[in-house]
Amino acid sequence: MKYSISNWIYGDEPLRKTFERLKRYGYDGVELMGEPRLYRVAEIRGLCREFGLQVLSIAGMYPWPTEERDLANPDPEVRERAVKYLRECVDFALDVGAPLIIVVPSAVAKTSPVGRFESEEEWVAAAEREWNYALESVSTAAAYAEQEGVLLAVEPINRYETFLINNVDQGLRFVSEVGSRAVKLHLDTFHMNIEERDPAEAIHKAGELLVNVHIADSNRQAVGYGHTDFEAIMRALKDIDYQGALALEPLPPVPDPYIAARLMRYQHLRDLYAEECIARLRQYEKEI
Ligand code: LER
Ligand code: MN
Repeated sequence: MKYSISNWIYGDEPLRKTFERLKRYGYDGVELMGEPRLYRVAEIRGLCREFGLQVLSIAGMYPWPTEERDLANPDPEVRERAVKYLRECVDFALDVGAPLIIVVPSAVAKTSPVGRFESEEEWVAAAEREWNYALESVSTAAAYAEQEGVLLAVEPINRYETFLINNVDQGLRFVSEVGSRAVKLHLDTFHMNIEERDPAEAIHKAGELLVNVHIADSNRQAVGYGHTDFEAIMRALKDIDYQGALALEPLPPVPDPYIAARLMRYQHLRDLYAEECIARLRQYEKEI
C-alpha cells in the first residue's frame, strides 16, 4: 500500500517541512492541495527528487461560499470558472506527475442548493437542477482530463458539508451518469463513518472504480483516536485489490476543518498523527 498525507491539513506550512515529516515517518508521497497558483512547480519537483517522494494526488479545494469553485452553481459564469479551475488543476497534476484530482461536485459547506425555497418540491427541483449542472461541469472537465491522461475522483462528503453527494451510492450514480473513462471514485473514512451503514461494504461497492482514499478516524483525528474499524477497512481494500494510495487527512479536535488545519496551538499533533497513522495502518496490513 502507498501512503501519503494531504498537505491542506497543515495550513500554510512550508512544503519542505511537510516533505521532511513525510520522509521521517516512511510515507511514499504527498497529496497536494489543489491551489496551482500558490506553488512553484520547480520547487515541488526538486523536493520530490531530494526526499524520494511522489505527488500521488491533488486535493481540489472548493470552499463555500465561492464564485470560482462551485461546479453545481445555477449561474453559468460561476460554473464556467469552476471548470476552468479544474482544468488548471489538470495542468498542475501533469506538471508534478500526479495521476488524479479529487473533485467535490458542489462546494464544501454548501448544505443546500442556491436560493430560497418555500416548499419541499421547490427544494427537490433545485437540488436536481444542481445535480445536472454538476454533471455537465464534471463532464466538460473530464473531456480535458481524459485527453491529458489525468483522472478525476469524485469525493462523497457528509451531509454537514454538502447536500449533493453524501455516500457511495450517490457517488457511483454520479460517476456512471458522467460516463467518462477519466471519472472515478474517491472515498473518505471520516465521511463514510457518518453516511454509510458499513464502510467496508461501501468499499466493496466502489470496487475497481475506487482510485483514492482519505483516512481519518470517526472523530476526524488520527487512526486509533476514534471508533472506526480500520481492520475491516484494510481487509475490504485488500479484497477489491485496491491499487491507489491512502492519503491521511486527520485533523485536531476543532469543528471547522479549514480552521482546524491552521491553529498553531495544535501544531504538535502534526508529527504525532503522522507517526501514529502510518504505524497503525501498516500493522493492520500485516495482520490481515
Ligand atoms: C476533503 O477531502 C474533505 O474531506 C472535505 O470534508 C473537506 O473538509
Ligand atoms: Mn476527504
